[in-house]
Amino acid sequence: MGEAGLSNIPDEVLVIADDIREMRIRGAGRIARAAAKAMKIAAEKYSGVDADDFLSFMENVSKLLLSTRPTAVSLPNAVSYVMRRLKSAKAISVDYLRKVVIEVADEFIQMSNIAVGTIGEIGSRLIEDGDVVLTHCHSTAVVSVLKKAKDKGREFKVYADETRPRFQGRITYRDLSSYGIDVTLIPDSAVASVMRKVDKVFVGADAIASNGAVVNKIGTSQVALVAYKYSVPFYVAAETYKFSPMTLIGELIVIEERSPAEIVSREWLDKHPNIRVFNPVFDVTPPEYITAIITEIGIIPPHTASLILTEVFGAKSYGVEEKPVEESEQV
Ligand code: RI2
Repeated sequence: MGEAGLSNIPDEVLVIADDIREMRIRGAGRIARAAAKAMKIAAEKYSGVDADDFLSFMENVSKLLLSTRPTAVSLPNAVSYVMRRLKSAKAISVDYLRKVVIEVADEFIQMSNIAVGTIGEIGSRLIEDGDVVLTHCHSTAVVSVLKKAKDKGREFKVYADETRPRFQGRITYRDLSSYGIDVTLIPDSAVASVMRKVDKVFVGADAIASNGAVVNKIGTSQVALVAYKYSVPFYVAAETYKFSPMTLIGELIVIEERSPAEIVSREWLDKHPNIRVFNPVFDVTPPEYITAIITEIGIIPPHTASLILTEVFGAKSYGVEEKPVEESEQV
């Protein structure tokens, strides 16, 4: 977005957008909640009086938030959750529209937090005494499952892989160990060697396509392949707003690529200016390798993802303009 579009966006909103872009706010669910919060702040701080201007201001805020990271579909789903309700509200006054944004953003945040708690409750039922669990990256939804299982008195152990290059496995380690859960950090390269001791794998999701394929942190599909080879159940914990409605109409999920400096240091890059580094942030795990997806509305087999999409988002809510074919093409 050009400077003009940013000029009247409040600093707090710019800071949230930057925090998402730079991954100081990370995790698909947290990104979505942060975006909703940013929209609420933007509405609160808006000082104009024209309802149409307010609408274009909120469109600019949406564009800014959507430009931060491309993959986690929770982000556009959160933004359109608010924008759709704003656009369908009667433009009585800026005060009224502001109230709509604030209420709907709060509603999304609350719904999202409740969903994570419900997934914890449902997913914890899959964990049995004596289980050894493996997880990849840091997922709030997976942590919710594991903490709930601990609350219920289940005795289990966790392997958390490091998740290069940004080492989110360390966040998982800290989260779980401070909760009294028996957790061991392993390098990503040890996944195959520990898999024979593992009973269940749990990972989160950034996006789920209508065919049930799961987009999650880079390395997830390798973990899934190894789990499949050893017949270890592979569970995905994901709120329904991580399902991608646009995939139902053929849109592909964009896989974010980040700076080479996340893989090797800037100094090293300066010393080796011709080095080529590829740093994809996410990968795609096909539905064949996924035992089930744990959502807040139940545990579903991956191939039923399209049903979740029509159930949750409605059949006509994908933003595709309805247009009849030209007369000569009609049959
Ligand atoms: P929750 C994260 O992405 C990871 O890929 C994680 O598995 C996923 O979001 C879901 O996280 P990133 O922001 O919503 O670290 O379950 O790139 O926390």
